[in-house]
Amino acid sequence: MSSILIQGGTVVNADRAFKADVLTQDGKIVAVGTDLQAPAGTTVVDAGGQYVMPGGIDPHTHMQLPFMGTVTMDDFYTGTAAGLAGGTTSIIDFVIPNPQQPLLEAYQTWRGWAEKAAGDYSFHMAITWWDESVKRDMGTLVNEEGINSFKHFMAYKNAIMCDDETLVNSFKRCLELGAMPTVHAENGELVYLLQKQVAEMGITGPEGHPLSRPPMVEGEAANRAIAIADVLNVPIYVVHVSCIEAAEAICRARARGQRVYGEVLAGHLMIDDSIYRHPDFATAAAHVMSPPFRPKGHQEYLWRGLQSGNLHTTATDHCTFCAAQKAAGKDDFAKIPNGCGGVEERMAVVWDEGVNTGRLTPSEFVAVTSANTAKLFNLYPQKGSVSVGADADLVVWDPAGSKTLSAKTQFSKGDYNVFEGRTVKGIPSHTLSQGKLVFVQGDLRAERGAGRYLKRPAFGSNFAAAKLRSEVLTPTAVKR
Ligand code: DUC
Ligand code: ZN
Ligand code: ZN
Ligand code: ZN
Repeated sequence: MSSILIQGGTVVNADRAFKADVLTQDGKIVAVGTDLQAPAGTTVVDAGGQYVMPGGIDPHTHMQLPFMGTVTMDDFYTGTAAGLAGGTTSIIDFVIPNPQQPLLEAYQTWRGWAEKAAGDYSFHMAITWWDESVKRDMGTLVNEEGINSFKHFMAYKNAIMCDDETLVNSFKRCLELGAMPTVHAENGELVYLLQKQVAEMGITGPEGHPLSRPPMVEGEAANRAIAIADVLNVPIYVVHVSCIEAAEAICRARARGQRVYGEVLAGHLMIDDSIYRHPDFATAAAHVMSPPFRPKGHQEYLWRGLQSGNLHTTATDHCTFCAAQKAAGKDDFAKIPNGCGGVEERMAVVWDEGVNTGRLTPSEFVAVTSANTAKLFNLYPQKGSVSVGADADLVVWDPAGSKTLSAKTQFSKGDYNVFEGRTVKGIPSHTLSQGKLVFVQGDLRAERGAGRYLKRPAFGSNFAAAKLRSEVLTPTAVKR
């Protein structure tokens, strides 16, 4: 029996913060209250002056992903270990079948890769093609394998892109199953055309990347996916909302009463597109991800979305490629493998730029880094809450601690850090995963294979309850 008492801290949940001790036993929280007594053999952690929060959940990572002709640097072990060092105790990664590959076959492959994970993990399933077998396998995945969310790439033409026919078929199937459809919103046809046009202008460097994927390309796709979901009366979750155009689409739909949810990446909150014009290819290429970083102004709009509750979760899209891999696009920006890291830094940068600036309260921080993801993807209250019966995945957060982020000191296997040189105030002092201390004052004790696969059941009758299309509520419809 292993037991830990976290003493004298302020417990922060998404709904409230209060002074309390937290006692864990055998991987679960067994008591939250004042002056708790430690059973014999209990390890005591002094949390005086610190916050005790649910471990972060990153709803969007790509560990060990085969993508654009290569495989990401971080696998499920190094990537989840890096997460633990940053206070993130669970990830939701993606199974991405090749077009025509049976979904269940891809699922088994990813389950095998993920066995070495150091922290708990779950999967979204990407729908990259469509036929009756896909429809059938979605049912098996939801009902037997605990996958209750499906991802649709609206970009990456001639690869994993979904056309409207597939979106409609799959969203409809999601509704039947009580599963959440999610979208990578970028119009892949426009990206395909713009990449050619930018190349024809003689632009081959990383500065061409954002030119080929402007905000309206994302705005169009977000609006289209939201409209399809509205007509089918299914909720929808938009991943990595990076720009005003896509965030506005979500705000508008929510104002009409539609159940639309938005995710923001830590990188998109902090970094702007000037980095693509950096004279050093390696630096600019290290930031090539999709959607790209946006012009100044978009970042603040995304913060407003998190503050107002129109955007719900923060993620990273952690997808690391090293300089040698990025060099595949030395003469053609369209061949630079898309992806950046962040799983290790997300909590600290969102705290530093969110809470320290007064944009977010500590409880709102917990909501957007953990609880909202747990609720939207059916992990709550096992995850996302400091409460009796919940998993003992906890972070003891030192608001006075500080650290300068750097590739030189990161645990991630990537050779670059998009937050390089940024000094953050507010860092984890201790991380607990399944009631074990896995990170203590800079010392990472991640254990290969200790992570568990998290099954996430379907949503049942609470999902899309109202048969009321938001269109019915628009002023023109009311007047008619
Ligand atoms: N975008 C990235 O930058 N990397 C992986 C996949 C994606 O959509
Ligand atoms: Zn994406
Ligand atoms: Zn992604
Ligand atoms: Zn390498």
